[in-house]
Amino acid sequence: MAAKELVFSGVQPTGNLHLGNYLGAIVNFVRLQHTHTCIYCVVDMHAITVWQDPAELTRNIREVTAAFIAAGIDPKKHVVFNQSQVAEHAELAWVFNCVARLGWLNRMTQFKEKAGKDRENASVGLYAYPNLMAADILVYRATHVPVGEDQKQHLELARDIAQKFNNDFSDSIRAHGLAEKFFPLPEPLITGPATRVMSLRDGSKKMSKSDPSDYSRINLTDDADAIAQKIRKAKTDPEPLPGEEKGLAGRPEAENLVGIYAALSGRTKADVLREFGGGQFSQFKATLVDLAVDKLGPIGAEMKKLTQDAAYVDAVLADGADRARVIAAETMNAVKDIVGFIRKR
Ligand code: AQP
Repeated sequence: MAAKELVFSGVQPTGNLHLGNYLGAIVNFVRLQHTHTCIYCVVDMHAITVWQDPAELTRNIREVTAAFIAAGIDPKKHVVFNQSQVAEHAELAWVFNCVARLGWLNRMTQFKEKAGKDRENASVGLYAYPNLMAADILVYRATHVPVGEDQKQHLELARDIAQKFNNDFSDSIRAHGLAEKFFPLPEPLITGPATRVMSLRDGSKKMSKSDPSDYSRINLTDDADAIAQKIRKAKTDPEPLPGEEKGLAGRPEAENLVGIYAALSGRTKADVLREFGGGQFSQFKATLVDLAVDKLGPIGAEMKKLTQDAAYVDAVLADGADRARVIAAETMNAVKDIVGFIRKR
C-alpha cells in the first residue's frame, strides 16, 4: 500500500522573511492545506547553525509563526510548531548522521556557499544541516515537501538517506513486522512561477534574508512605501518587456519581475507578457507595486498584530508541538527498535 500522503516543510527564523520565502514556499503551504494533512515547522535548530542573537531568535520564531498564520495557514486544522520543542528531530538526526556519507554532504552547494572561504570556521551544525532536514521530514514519514528551488539538492539527500536506512536495516525492519519501505522517499514540490525569486538588485543572486542590502528583497513586514520604493528601484534593463516567455532569456531581472507578478496574481508568465509585452518597465513596475501592496499589505499588518500577542503565538506553537510529538515519538520508537536500541516499554 502506498504511504499516506503527508506534507511537511519548514522555514528558518533568521529574520527578514521575504517575498522569496512567501512565493517559493509559504503560498504553497497555504494551498496544500486544502488537499493534504500538513505539518509546518519553524526550524529554529537550523537557524543556530549560524550565530543568532538569543533575544532576536525568540522574536524571529514568533514572527515566522505569525507569517504562517497571517498568510492563511490554519494552526487548528494543521500542525504549526517550532522544531526545538520536539526532541525527536535531533534524535533522528543523530541516527541519520550515522547513515549519511561524508561524500554526500561534501557535495551540498548550500554549505559551500554559506561557509564560503572560511570553511574551517563554519559550525559542524551547518555542515550536518541536511541530515537534520532529512530528520525533520522523515520523523513524520512525510511524503511531500513544498520548498523553493534552492532546497532541491537537500531533498534529494533526504531521499538518499531514507533509501539507505531502508536498505541497511531491511532485515530488522522485516523482523519487527514493519512496512518494508519504512521511510517513504519524500518528493519535493517545487511549483509556481516563482520557485527561485532573485534579488531586486542583482538578477543572478537569489533573494535572501542575509543579503546586506535591504533593497535586494521585499520583506513581508515592509509597508506600502517601502514596497513601492524597492520595486521602483529594482534593477532592470533598457529594453521593453518581450511579448513571449522566450524573450526573457538572458534578461534575469526582467524574468524575475515578471515571475513575481505572475505568482502574486496567480497567472502564468506567458499570460502576464501577453498583457505587458512591448511596454516600458516604469509602467509595469507601477502596476506591480499596486499588486504587491494589495497582496502583501494585509499579511504584513496581520503579522504585526499577531507578534504583539506573544502569549497567543506561543500557545499555538505549544499546541502544535504536542500534536507533532505524538507522531514523531511513534516513528522514533520504531527507529530505536529497528536500530537495536533498548527502550523503556
Ligand atoms: N529566493 C527564494 N525564492 C524562492 N524560494 C525561496 N526560499 C528561500 N529563498 C527563496 C524558500 O523559502 C523556504 C524557507 O527558506 P529558509 O528560511 O529555510 O532558508 P533559506 O533558503 O536559507 O532562506 P534565505 O532567505 O535564503 O536565507 P539565507 O540568507 O540565510 O540563505 C524554503 O523552502 C526555501 O526554498
